This record gives sequence, structure tokens and C-alpha cells, in this order.
Amino acid sequence: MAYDTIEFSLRDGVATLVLNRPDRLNSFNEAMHQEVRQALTEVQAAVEAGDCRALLLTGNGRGFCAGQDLSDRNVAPGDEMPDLGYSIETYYNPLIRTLTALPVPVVCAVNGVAAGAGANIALACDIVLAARSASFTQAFAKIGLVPDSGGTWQLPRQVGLARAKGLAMLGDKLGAEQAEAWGLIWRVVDDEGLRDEAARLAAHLATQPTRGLALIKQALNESGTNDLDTQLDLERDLQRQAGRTADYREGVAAFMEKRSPKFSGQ
Ligand code: T3D
Repeated sequence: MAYDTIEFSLRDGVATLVLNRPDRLNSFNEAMHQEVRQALTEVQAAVEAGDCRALLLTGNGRGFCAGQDLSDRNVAPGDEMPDLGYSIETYYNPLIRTLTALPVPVVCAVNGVAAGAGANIALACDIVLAARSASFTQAFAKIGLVPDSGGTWQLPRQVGLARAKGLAMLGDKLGAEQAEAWGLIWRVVDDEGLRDEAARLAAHLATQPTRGLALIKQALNESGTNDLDTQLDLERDLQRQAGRTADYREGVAAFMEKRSPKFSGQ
């Protein structure tokens, strides 16, 4: 399918989705929401078919994503205000749920500023690399809104309540190196090497035990709300599933035979 507001490709087990409205810092308008949704539907089908084993998300231009396109929200005095709850329910929440539930690793390469929902979409990905010049801003407070797209859930868990409140209430830009130091992202990469490094990482993940990685993702995601007993039970159940995969058999055989494993993703 041809896209206008994104670029999408699927090659060698890696789906790559590039936000492509650089003159608006890749902020979301309705068309981009629809196209991202369509591309992720393609990803889900490819994952089910065994053709996609990792997803890479990034942006074109000097920004990763500036959240909602505010030119679609500029209401003249007296005109009806848009229902933002509808927008969240229709677009942002399903996007976060899809990324979180996708049973393959999602790598995010934050190539520039990530603002508002754009920041929290990045944080919903599994492994986040950021260009050294990139930054994250919970810009919502500056326009009278509340962090959405999972921000109020992710931030206190990732950086603690004190920093979460500072980020959310001040909306200041947090530089990539500080974000790494605070444990908000996996790693900072020099700007010029970001796309290649992220592609290498996604390609590597696409050769790994895909079922096992999906179960790891599930366990870590559910740990956010489970108590220890529940989590121990979950680990038992997921390990049982992992222990029945062809990739586990291959991993053990390769170890015993002192050779590199060749994982099929099954
Ligand atoms: O509404 C709903 O559906 C509810 C859901 C909401 C989710 C949200 O994401 S709400 C939060 C929306 N986003 C923001 O509030 C961020 C707004 N942007 C900024 O604060 C700044 O642009 C940045 C901090 C991201 C970057 O600053 P800077 O100085 O590097 O760039 P700039 O000059 O401000 O922006 C460059 C251009 O992009 C500029 O256009 P121009 O002047 O060159 O024609 C700017 O207007 C445009 N731009 C940036 N962000 C947005 C945008 N245009 C529309 N919407 C944007 N969000």
C-alpha cells in the first residue's frame, strides 16, 4: 500500500515505520493516524505469518514526533471545542495498546524532539535509542492538557514520582543524555549513526527467539501491575510456553554443540 504521511517497508523480518511530516515535526493529523494504524495492521498480519520479527519506529527530519498537530485544534472563540477524549479513545490509546501488545520487539529511534504524545509513543516502545541531540518534552502542561498515551503510567515507573511530576508539570525539554541517565531510554547514539544503529539492532532482534522475546515483553509489561506472587505464577506459565518452542530446543542444542544458534522464531 502507498502512504503519504509515513514510509513503511518490510524487509528481512524487520518492519520499518517512519513518520514523515517533517515540516510539522511529524505531528499527528488524522491522515497520519489512519496510515500508522494501517501499517501496524500490516505488521500484525506479517507477525502472524512469521514474516515480521521486529518493528523499527523513527521519524524523518529534525523531529521524531511533536504529538497532536495543533493546527487541527485551533478553535475560534465561540466555536465548539473538539472532544479530545474521542481522539484519545479512537487513535492514541489503540496505538499505545498495539505497540505494547505486539508480540515482537519494537525499537524506537528518536531522531529529534519528541513532544507530547510523541514522547509517550516513543516511551511505549521496547528499546528506545535516541540521537544525542534529541529531547523529550511532556509539552501537554504548556497548553493546559494532561500527559496522555500512557505518559502518566510510564513516567512514575521509569523515573520515579518526583521526576515524573517535574517533567509533567513543567514540560521542560529533557535532553537525550539526561533521559538515558534517568533510565527513561536504553541508549544515546551519535546523531549521524542513529538510523544505522537502530536498523542493526532491529535486524539482530529479528534473528533472535521471537516467541521467547514476546514472552519476556509480556512478563515485563505485566510486572507493572502484578504483585510478586502473581508475577511468579506468570513466569512459571510463560516459561512453560517458552520451553515448548523450537527456538528453545535449538538454543540448548547449539550451546551443547558449541555452535551459533539458528533461531526460526518459532
Ligand atoms: O488533541 C488531541 O487529539 C488530544 C491528544 C493530544 C496529544 C498531544 O500530543 S497534545 C501536545 C501537542 N504537542 C505540543 O504541544 C508540542 C508543540 N510543539 C512544541 O512545543 C515545539 O514545536 C517543540 C518543543 C516540539 C519543538 O520546538 P522547536 O523550537 O524545535 O520547533 P518549532 O519552531 O516550535 O516547530 C517547528 C515547526 O513545527 C513550526 O512550524 P513553522 O513555524 O516552521 O511553520 C511549528 O509550528 C511546527 N510544529 C511543532 N509542533 C507542532 C507543530 N505544528 C503543529 N502541531 C504541533 N504539535
